[in-house]
Amino acid sequence: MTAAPIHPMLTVTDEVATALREGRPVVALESTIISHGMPYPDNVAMALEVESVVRAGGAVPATIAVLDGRPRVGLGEDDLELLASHPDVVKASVRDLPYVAARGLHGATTVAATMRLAAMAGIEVFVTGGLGGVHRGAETSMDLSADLTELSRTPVAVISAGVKSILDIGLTLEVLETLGVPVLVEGADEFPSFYSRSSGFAAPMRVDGAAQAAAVARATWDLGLDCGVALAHPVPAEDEIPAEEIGGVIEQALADMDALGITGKATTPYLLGRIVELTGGSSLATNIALVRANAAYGAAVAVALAG
Ligand code: PSU
Ligand code: MN
Repeated sequence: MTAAPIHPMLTVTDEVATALREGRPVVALESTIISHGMPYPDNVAMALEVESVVRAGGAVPATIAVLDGRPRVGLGEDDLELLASHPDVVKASVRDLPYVAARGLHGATTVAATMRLAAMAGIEVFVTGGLGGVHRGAETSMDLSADLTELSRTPVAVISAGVKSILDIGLTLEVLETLGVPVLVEGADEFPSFYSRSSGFAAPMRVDGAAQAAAVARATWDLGLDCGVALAHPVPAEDEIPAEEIGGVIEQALADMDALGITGKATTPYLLGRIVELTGGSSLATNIALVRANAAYGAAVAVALAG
């Protein structure tokens, strides 16, 4: 007997579908970080490595993207290579999904779109690098990432290294509070700022260990709160770039972006690429290290949630 499809719009690999059916841990992974977050070929190497870290942690990785218009949960090496190198891969947030699907395009899914597709598949845990949030100057540009909207309405635990200071970290935390999203920090009293363990902002809530984090996520959903859980896992101390050191680079990248007149969905990819250039690639090493650490932690959270 063949099992019913998980959702008629999704193509889920047999490995992921079987794990979900048997209640085994699965970790979703996003694809904008591959196509628009890191240069080739480091991006495809990172994508493959993160999958193997999730496996080593006892969970099944499910990288999510839209290929030829078809939302896919679980990708092969060829798919990852395509996302990493194909020039026509669209950055797809939630509102882009219908267009990408109907037009048969390739879409690399943001945190928001990955959360939505993961939830459709029944995946509870998702690992990424950095969340989108409130952009600096949002009080006039109104540029708030749809990642925040999605966290408010989709029940997935999202593991990140916090929020880069290309964004307004304080306002991002305020909006997450307004939207009713639990924001947890693993093992620290300060909210992390991606490259750095510090941000100057206190952790809204602290957990110590994957079991505690999983318990809070489970309680969120048992209480009928249909939102996500933002679970910040600070970059390992040995990999961090001090906030003062990366701060100047970020200011320079923001100034360069303004000079070029870049706005809208192009801002985050531009800034990510510019920071790698301005640091001569050293920020990339930190970025890869923190994603790897997030994957190990996320696998442990998924194992705890499934247990
Ligand atoms: N921040 C990072 N790396 C990333 C992104 C953000 O440090 O790769 C990507 C994620 O896919 C995130 C998206 O969901 O950028 C946010 O884009 P926007 O600000 O346009 O919502
Ligand atoms: Mn935006």
